[in-house]
Amino acid sequence: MLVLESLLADFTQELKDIHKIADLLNLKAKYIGKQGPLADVMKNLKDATPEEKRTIGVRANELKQAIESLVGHKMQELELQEINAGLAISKIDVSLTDSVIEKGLQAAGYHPVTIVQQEIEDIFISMGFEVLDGPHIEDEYHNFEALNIPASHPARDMQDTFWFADKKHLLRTHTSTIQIRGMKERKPPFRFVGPGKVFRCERTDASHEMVFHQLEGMMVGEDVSVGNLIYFMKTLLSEIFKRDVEVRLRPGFFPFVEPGFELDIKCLICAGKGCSVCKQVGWVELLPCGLVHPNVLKAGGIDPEKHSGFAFGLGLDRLVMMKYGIDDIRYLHAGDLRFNSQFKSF
Ligand code: FA5
Repeated sequence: MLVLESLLADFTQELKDIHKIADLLNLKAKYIGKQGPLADVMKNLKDATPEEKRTIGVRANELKQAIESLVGHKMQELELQEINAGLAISKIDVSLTDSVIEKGLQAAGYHPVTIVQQEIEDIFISMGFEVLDGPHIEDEYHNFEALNIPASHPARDMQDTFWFADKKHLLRTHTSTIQIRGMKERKPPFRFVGPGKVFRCERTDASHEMVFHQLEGMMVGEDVSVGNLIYFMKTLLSEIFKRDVEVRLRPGFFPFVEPGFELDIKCLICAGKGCSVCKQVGWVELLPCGLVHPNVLKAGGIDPEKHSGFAFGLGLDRLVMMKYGIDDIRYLHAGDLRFNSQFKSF
C-alpha cells in the first residue's frame, strides 16, 4: 500500500517538469505502463489474501485513473502550446505572389479550358441556368439507351467507346448523360448546363483528342422552341468572343434530338481559308444542338405532350482553340508549363 500511496505524489512531482508530448508519453509508460510499478503491484496480488486483493485492487485502479486523467489534461495543454508555437512561426505572407514573381518563380494559374468553362458557367448562371455534374464512368443506359440509341442502333458507332471488361460500363462518350440525370431530378420548367471530361477511342489530330471537354446544356418547359435555342447560342458566342463571329446552322443527325443541327464557327485560325484545324473546309464543328426527342423526354420522366426542350453539346476544347487562336488541340493536354503559363494566373 505504501508504494501505491507515494506513486501519485511522485508522478505529480515529475509531471511538473514535462514540457514535451514525447516526454509525457514516456512518463505515463513509466508509471502505468506494462513494466511500471502499478503493473507490478497487480502481478503480486496473486499471493495476497482475498481482502487485500479487494482493497489493493480498487486503490490501484483509482490511482491508474487519476494518473490517466492528469496525463489527459497535460496532453491538451501541450498540444495547444504546440499549435500556438506553430502559428507564431508560420504567419501568412499576403505579399507572397509578388515576391514569388520577383524571384522569377512560376506563379500558379488556371488551365485555359478551366478559364473558358468558368466564363461559360457564369454566362449561363446569369441567364438562370443551374450547373450540374455527372459521373465519368457511366452505364449503357445513360450514355446510349435513354438517349434514344438502342443496342442495335448504328449511331452507337458514331462515338468510339472505351468499354469496361464487363461490357456494361463505359467512360462516357459525351456529356449528354447529364441530360437524363438532370431531367429525372427536376420538374419543368428548368434549365441547366453540365460541363466535364468525355472519352473517345479516337485517333488524335489537330482538332481531335481522346480525352476532351464538352459542356451540355438543356432547357425544358412549355413551348420551348428552336427560337429559344438560337437566342441562347447567340448570346453565348457573343459573350465569349466579345466580337462578331460568323456561324452557320445546318441540319445534323443525333438520335436524341429532332430536329437536330450542327452549329459551326468560321475557323478563326485561318479566317476561313482552310487549315489543319478545320480540315481545310474553313468551318469548325462546335455546337451540335436541337430540340429534345420525345423518347428522351420520356426517359427523363417528362411528358412530351406537355413540355418541349432544347439541348446542346458544346465542344469546349475547340471553343478554347478559337478564342485564343490555338492551332492544335494537343497543346491543351500536353501539360507543358511554357504553354499553360500564358494564361491567367491567380
Ligand atoms: C455529341 O457528343 C452530342 N452529345 C452533342 C449534342 C448534345 C447534340 C445535345 C445535340 C444535343 P459530337 O460527337 O458531335 O456530339 O460532339 C460534340 C462536340 O464535341 C463537337 O462539335 C466537337 O466540337 C467536340 N468534339 C467531338 N469529338 C471531339 C474530339 N475527339 N476532340 C475534341 N473535340 C471533339
